[in-house]
Amino acid sequence: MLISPREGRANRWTDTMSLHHKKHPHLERLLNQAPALSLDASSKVLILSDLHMGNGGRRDEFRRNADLVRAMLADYYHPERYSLILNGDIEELFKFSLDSITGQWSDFYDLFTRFGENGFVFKTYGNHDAALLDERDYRLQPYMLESIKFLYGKETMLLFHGHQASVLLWETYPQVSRSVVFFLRYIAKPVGIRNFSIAYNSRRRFAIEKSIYDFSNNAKIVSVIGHTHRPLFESLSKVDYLNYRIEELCRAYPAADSPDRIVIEGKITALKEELDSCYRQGKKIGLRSGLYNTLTIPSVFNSGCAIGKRGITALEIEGSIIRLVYWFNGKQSRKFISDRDNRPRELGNTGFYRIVLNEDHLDYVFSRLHLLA
Ligand SMILES: [Mn+2]
Repeated sequence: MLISPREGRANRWTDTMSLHHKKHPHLERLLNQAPALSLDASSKVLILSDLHMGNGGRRDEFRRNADLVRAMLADYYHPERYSLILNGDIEELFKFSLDSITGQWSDFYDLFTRFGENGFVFKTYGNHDAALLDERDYRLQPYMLESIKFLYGKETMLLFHGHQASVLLWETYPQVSRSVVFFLRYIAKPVGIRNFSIAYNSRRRFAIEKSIYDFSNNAKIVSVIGHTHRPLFESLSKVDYLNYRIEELCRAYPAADSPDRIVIEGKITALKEELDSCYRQGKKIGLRSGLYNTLTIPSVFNSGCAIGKRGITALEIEGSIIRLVYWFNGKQSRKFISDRDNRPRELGNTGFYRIVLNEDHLDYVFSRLHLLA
């Protein structure tokens, strides 16, 4: 509906309000359209994203972690009776054909669907696998959604891949995305443009996180995303988290007695080393921090990705607890530093380990969200 300039002036305040409200039309649509599932005390959900499965060849970034992902799904999460959310970019269709992917990793499709026995399995699509909406014979077709809502009491968690917040049209709209798939597969690849599609610079990643953060705070919901490959827990990246922990320990120091002070000093030293190594890698991984000027509202969680060189991050929901976990191959990875009493636990004799990087009560998360947003 068009409004006359006069009316426009008279309603400037309400216009601003409604403009503000419609700042994230794609995200609003996701929230309104998402089918809802209720969580209860017995709910167990694994959220994984960004597997980027390929054809098993050298350019397949999933290949190096395939055994790890298979073991954690088959020998840990399935027997532990977790349901499964695959939160987008499961297949890498920008580089590979669906047939070559399903041919190589067919056992994973059996494994994914088996999680239905524990409750449910759903797959939200990302920008790299949105084209599968058209594939009638695709095995996960019955489980495909754009977004899904978890209802936790009166609270809402919205799960979606995250590309919908991108300023790039070809990421936001699957129909555009299809011609990009064509471009990448048939033009970019032969002329040697590598990783065109996932070459995120830190500014773009930051813009997506910030946009989802603002939307979530406005709507008073928690968003669970993937896409940027950067794990976030309560809206905090690893660097933000390390900074907060150091600050917490510094505050506790003056009141501590001598033995406790020694413990705190040791912890701060370990955290500072970890922080230094993050900053050293900063240039390489496009690290950007300082997302938040003031208080952090714990409204955005990101499961990270499954193509990390050292391991895999994932989110777990168990009853009222949410966790960010890290799985890695003990033979390859350096010892993981953690100042909390979370020791890595080996999965049987597989050489694969799981460690809890962070965990919190959902009641705390939502209380903080309502108090601060
Ligand atoms: Mn993506």
